[in-house]
Amino acid sequence: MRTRVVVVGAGPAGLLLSHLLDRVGIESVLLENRSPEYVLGRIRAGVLESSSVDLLTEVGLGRRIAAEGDEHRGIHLQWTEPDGHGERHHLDFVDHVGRSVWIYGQTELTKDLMAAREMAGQQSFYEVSDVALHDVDTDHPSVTFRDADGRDQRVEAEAIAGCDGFHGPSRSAVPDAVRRTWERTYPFAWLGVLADVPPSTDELIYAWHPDGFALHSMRSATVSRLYLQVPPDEDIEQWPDDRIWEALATRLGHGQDGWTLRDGPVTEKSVLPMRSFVATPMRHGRLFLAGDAAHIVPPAGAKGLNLAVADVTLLARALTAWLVEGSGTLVDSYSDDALRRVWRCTHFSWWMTSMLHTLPPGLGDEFDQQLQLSQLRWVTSSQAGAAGLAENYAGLPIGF
Ligand code: FAS
Ligand code: PHB
Repeated sequence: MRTRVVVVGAGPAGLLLSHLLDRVGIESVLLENRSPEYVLGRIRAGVLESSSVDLLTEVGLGRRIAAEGDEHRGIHLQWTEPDGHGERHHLDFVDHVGRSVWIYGQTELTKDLMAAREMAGQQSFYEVSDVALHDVDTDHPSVTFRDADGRDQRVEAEAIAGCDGFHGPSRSAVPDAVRRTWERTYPFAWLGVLADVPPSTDELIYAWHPDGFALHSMRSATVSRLYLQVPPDEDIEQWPDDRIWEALATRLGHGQDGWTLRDGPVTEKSVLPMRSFVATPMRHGRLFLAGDAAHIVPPAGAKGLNLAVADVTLLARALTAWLVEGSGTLVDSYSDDALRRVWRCTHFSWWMTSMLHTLPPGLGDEFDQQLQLSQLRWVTSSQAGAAGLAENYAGLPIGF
C-alpha cells in the first residue's frame, strides 16, 4: 500500500491527527494493535482544556461535548491538617484567566473520533501485530505489520506519525544516539474508581490529607470518578469497595461543614502508576511523535489528553504546510514548538503532584507537609498564586 501519512496508534492522538489531515485532503492509514472495543474500554482522562474544546469544535467534533459535556469554572482545593482542621476553597479560573474547562470523558471523545473517521471512510487496520517502522531517516519511510487476518502488509508513505502511546514501537525508531529521555517516577500511585453514584460536588475536589491525596471527579450527573493515593505497587485486591469509600470519605472531608460523600456501586477500579517522562526529539527524519509516545505526565494536572490534542494540532499544521504548500519550516520546528508546551505541562503536573501528595515515611517528613500546606494556603488566598494555577490548569493557547 502507499499513502501520504501512516499513523501508528488509534488513541486520541492518532484518531484526531487522521481527522485533521483528512480535512485538508491529506490521506492517511491508521494502524492500531487493539480492537475498537478494547480502546474504548480503557477508562482514562476526564478534563478537556478550553483550547482543546475550541479546537475540537472548530473541526466539527464539538457537538456532543456541548450537549453532554459539563463546563466547569474551576476546581475546589482542600486540605485537612494533622489536628483535623480542614479548609476547602474554590478557585475560579474564569475570574482569574477568563477560561473554563470541560468534563468530558476520554472514552466519549474517542467514540466521537472513531465515528468521524468511520464516516469519512478512513482506511484503518485494527488488531494488527508485529508493527515495525523502516527507513524513517530517508525519503521513503514505510511501516510493516501483520493484519488481523494474519497477512503481512507494508505501507509506504511520505511521513510516519508515532501516536502509539508509551509502550508503542515508534519512540524507539529514533536512534539511541539521537534520542534523549527524562524520567521521574513518583513513590505513589492512584487507585481510580468509576461509580454509579451522582457526584457529591459541583466541580472537582483536589484534597490534601495526612493519609494521602484524594480527587473527586465525575463523568456525568449519574457517574462519579474518584481517585485515592496508594503505594506505587499497591495490590487492587487489598481495596474492597467499602475500604475505598471509607478512605475517600476521610480524605475528602465527609461530615465537615455539612458536606457528605455519597457512595454507590463501583463499576471499575484500577491502579495507575505515576511518572513524568519526556523523550526528545519529537521528530526524526520522516518520523513525528505525538501524545504519550513522546511524553507522560502524572494526572494531577489533567494534562495528558490535552497535550495529545495540542501535539497533533501542531503536527497537522506542520504536515499541511509541508505536504500541501511545500514549505518545510513548520515540520523543521515541530519538535521545538511541541516541546515548549510539553515542558510547561510537565512542570505544572509535577507541581500539582508535589503539592498534593504526602510522601511516604523515609522520603518525606513533617517539614515537607508544612511546605505543602503553606503552598495550598498561598494558592487559595493570593490572587497571583491562584492566577498561576488557573492559567496552567485551564491551559495556555495551543502553539503559545
Ligand atoms: P494512547 O496510549 O491513548 O493511545 C495509543 C494507542 O496506540 C493505543 O490505542 C494503543 O493500543 C496503540 N498502540 C500501542 N502499541 C501499538 C502498536 N505496536 N501498533 C499499533 N498501535 C499501538 N490523562 C489525564 O489527563 N487524566 C487522567 O485521569 C488520565 N488517566 C490515565 C489512566 C491510564 C491507565 C493511562 C495509561 C493514562 C491516563 N491518562 C490520563 C493519560 C491518557 O489520557 C493519555 O494522555 C492519552 O491517552 C494520550 O493519548 P495518545 O497519545 O493517543 O496515547
Ligand atoms: C478524571 O476525571 O479522570 C480526572 C480529572 C482530573 C485529573 C485527573 C483525572 O487531574
